[in-house]
Amino acid sequence: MRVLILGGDGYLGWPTAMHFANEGFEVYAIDNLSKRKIESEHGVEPLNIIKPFNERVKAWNLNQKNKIKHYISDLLNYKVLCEILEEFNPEVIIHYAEQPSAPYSMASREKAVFTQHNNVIGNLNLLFAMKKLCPDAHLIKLGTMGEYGTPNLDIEEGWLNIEHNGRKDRVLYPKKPGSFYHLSKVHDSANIEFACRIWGLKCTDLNQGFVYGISTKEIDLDYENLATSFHYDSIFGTVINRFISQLACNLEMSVYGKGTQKRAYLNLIDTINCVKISTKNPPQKGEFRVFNQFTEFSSLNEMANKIKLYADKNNIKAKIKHMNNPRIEQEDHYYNPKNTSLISLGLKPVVFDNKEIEKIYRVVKKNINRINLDSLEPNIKWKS
Ligand code: USQ
Repeated sequence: MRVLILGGDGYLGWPTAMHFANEGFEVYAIDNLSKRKIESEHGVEPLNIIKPFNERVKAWNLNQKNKIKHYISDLLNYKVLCEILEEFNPEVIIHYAEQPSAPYSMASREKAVFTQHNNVIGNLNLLFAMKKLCPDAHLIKLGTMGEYGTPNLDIEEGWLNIEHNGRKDRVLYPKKPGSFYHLSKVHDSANIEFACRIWGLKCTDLNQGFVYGISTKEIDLDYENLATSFHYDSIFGTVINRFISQLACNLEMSVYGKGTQKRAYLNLIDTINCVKISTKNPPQKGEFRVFNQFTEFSSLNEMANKIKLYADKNNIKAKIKHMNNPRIEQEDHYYNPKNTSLISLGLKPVVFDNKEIEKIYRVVKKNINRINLDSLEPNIKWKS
């Protein structure tokens, strides 16, 4: 199967590209390298030295039977996007190619505009290009659980059956996201649903929790050359990766606010498995299908305490600090999101346990000299 991976140089896109190649798919990975640019603008770097995109691909292709094809291009360049679709004629398009940081999108007007322009227009270009050149391809789009926010209702998978004044309908689940980044994904979802309904495209929108983890089967083949861009900084680092990095640096784990906020999450390996399951089980033509892509949810305090228990067991000094919350988010709230679709299609979740904490802790410890302590500090505020 021909699989086009958009955002193939990223934290999730790169391990997905390797895994799909390993599984025998024909993989074409595209990236505009914009995350590397934002990293250098902000003086943040991934934990490991990440080789340039072409060198990582070269390192993979040197030793592996199934090669990855790659190209540097931007979804905002509609002409080149059309050329890629025409030449490769993908059966599946996995779309990770978006500015992925909530804090970045809240740093200034320019960054909010960049995020929404890049994400929404890039996605819209993709929809038009698909309509023109590969209307039967299956679009797998990475959305976020953050689209829903924290409503005082059970969170269904994308759709909600409602009854109002005696009439019934099935509507897109009402969204209340918490940043301009999360909002960009809400806009994407609305545009994709429209394209499925009007043009008959087919899409799986994966509303993903935050991802933790540092290794996969393919990364472990040659960590030095094939590592993914694990971030611990306050712009790109997700909370569990940050807490474990802080632990490795003998720093307090930075819980924002009361820590009673609940969030859904999953292991990097499960991101890839969920995308693979979606690939193997496509929706119908014209269907806009939404899966909530997470395996566990808990409060931030519970996450930090789990890491502390691991530390206590291993005689590592661990402390939790509650800091003023730089974000505006509900801290005490109801949270009951559903995630039965991917499980019923066969997902066997990785559990966030001591073994998984240890894997991350060890790699961070090994690279401790590369940690820039300043970049751990959250200095972007939602309301300044
Ligand atoms: N948080 C802390 N301490 C930290 C960092 C974060 O308490 O040091 C808290 C935040 O306030 C938030 C929660 O942890 O309540 C999650 O924050 P995050 O930075 O791990 O995740 P977020 O900004 O929401 O975004 C991340 C990814 C994004 C993905 C999203 C899924 O960057 O690409 O879409 O997770 S979700 O969290 O479901 O929105």
